[in-house]
Amino acid sequence: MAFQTLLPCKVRLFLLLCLFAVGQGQSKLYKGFTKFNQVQDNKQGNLFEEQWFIQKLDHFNGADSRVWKQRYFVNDAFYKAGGPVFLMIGGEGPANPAWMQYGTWLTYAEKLGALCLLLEHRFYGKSHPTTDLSTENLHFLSSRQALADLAHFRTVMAETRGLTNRKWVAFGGSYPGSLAAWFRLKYPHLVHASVATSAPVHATVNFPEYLEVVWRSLASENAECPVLVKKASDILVERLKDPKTYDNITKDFNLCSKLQIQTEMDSAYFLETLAGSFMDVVQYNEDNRGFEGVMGTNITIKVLCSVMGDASLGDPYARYVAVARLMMDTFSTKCLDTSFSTYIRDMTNTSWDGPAAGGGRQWVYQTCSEFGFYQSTDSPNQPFTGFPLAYQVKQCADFYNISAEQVAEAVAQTNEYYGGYDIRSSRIVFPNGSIDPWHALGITQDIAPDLPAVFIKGTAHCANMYPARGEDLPQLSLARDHIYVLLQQWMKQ
Ligand SMILES: *[C@@H]1O[C@H](CO)[C@@H](O)[C@H](O)[C@H]1NC(C)=O
Ligand SMILES: *[C@@H]1O[C@H](CO)[C@@H](O)[C@H](O)[C@H]1NC(C)=O
Ligand SMILES: *[C@@H]1O[C@H](CO)[C@@H](O)[C@H](O)[C@H]1NC(C)=O
Ligand SMILES: *[C@@H]1O[C@H](CO)[C@@H](O)[C@H](O)[C@H]1NC(C)=O
Ligand SMILES: CC(=O)N[C@H]1CO[C@H](CO)[C@@H](O)[C@@H]1O
Repeated sequence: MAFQTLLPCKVRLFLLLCLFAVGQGQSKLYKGFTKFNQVQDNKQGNLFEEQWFIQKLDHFNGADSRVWKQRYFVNDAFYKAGGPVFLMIGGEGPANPAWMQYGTWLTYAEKLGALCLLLEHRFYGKSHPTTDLSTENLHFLSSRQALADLAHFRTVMAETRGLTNRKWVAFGGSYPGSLAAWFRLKYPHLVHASVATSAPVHATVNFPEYLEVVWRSLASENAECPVLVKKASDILVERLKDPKTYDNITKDFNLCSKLQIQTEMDSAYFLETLAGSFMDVVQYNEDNRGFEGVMGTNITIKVLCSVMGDASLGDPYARYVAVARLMMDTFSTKCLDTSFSTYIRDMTNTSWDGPAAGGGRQWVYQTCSEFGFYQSTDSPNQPFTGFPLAYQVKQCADFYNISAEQVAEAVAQTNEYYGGYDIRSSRIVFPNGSIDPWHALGITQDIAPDLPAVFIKGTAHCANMYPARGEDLPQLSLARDHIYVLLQQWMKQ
């Protein structure tokens, strides 16, 4: 399920994710990372078994007593009596137990003697509150219900494990970063402090700034690079106007079936899928994510820009084709499925075994019913063409019968409920990376001394959460230290 660039259905859907999860066989990929030895020694064999918590289906209706089982993980190897409790918040994908073994939060836990917990988000991974993903059932999927899950989990775990008087700290990156901030905002009596990494706290239907940052991030490697991407994308858009070119395009991009463009949705989906590889690479550029079992971490902005700058490959269109081929080779994609009708079929399958149940159907529902975040081509200052806001919002109607007006209202209500950029709270730190396109919706300046931003020039999405390594930028190491100093101070308050 991780980072399936160029696999339709996943390209858009996982663009926010920091805590990737992978299927079987991931453990051999962990080689090369320093493990926390203490963890291994204390827990031989039974490393971080999944555990289950009885959770309410609907926290906002006392008359509804239905319950379900929510998955969580525990690492108590660092815990010292009286120490704090760290709660890592799961997001829009399966919770990955690799985070119980790797990641900067464990370094903090070791120093502060913290107990570490990871709670999977409702409706993702193995945490299934309902029998399927019908639109009716998805009404129980929201950030508000997820925060209430966290509150109930926090309360019951504190009681059963005698941790009521411990200081609880929430961690999260990306959407869970927002949840970490909002958990502190809405339940200040339950959580003492939060580290809200790369958190898009401001909901917005249209998010054209995302691709503007992609332009700037590519340009920071090489000023010509985004210009070439734009040229290539323009050539492609021009060719799509002439059906006689479709055979060639089908061959060039190794499409699974002959390109068919009947509606604007078809062309938008095709163009968005191709742009998706640039978006993914920029968002996670040089992040130290290998321990999660993610492939393709060596495909960086530098690599894409060197392909785009390679005149020996032909015109910019031919170089764009070469990028798509490189991504397909890297992810062992046999062919590229760019059929919008297949995508609709996958996204409307409501089975837990369905092709989009890994998170795609659920996350797009959350964008339609809470956040928007549509990375449209509506700005002139970005490299791509052809997937406007209307195409993205139309999917809400196609998949869940949610109208454009409803999306706009829902997004406004989300900002009304949480406060958007104007979050009023304390003891929340907001790290953000300059390369990460999501920073445009994040907290970019200190709001108050106890609501600081930590800016990391030159890093991408969630960089500070990943394990430290020798080649990290000095400002990234400094940011990690800075967050630790804040935690240290806050633990004394
Ligand atoms: C398809 O590609 C071939 C080989 O590059 C070229 O000769 C031909 O003109 C192209 N056809 C169209 C319709 O563009
Ligand atoms: C990335 O790593 C894979 C596996 O090690 C290798 O086969 C591939 O050539 C590398 N790609 C680039 C662009 O460095
Ligand atoms: C949904 O996906 C499952 C698993 O791939 C499949 O067996 C089922 O037939 C699909 N349902 C529909 C309605 O397409
Ligand atoms: C879609 O929503 C509208 C109004 O919100 C409702 O009247 C209609 O019955 C719904 N259609 C389906 C297929 O659920
Ligand atoms: C890229 C970005 O928006 N970074 C912001 C992160 O926070 C700092 C404040 O510490 C801002 O100066 C940056 O602009």
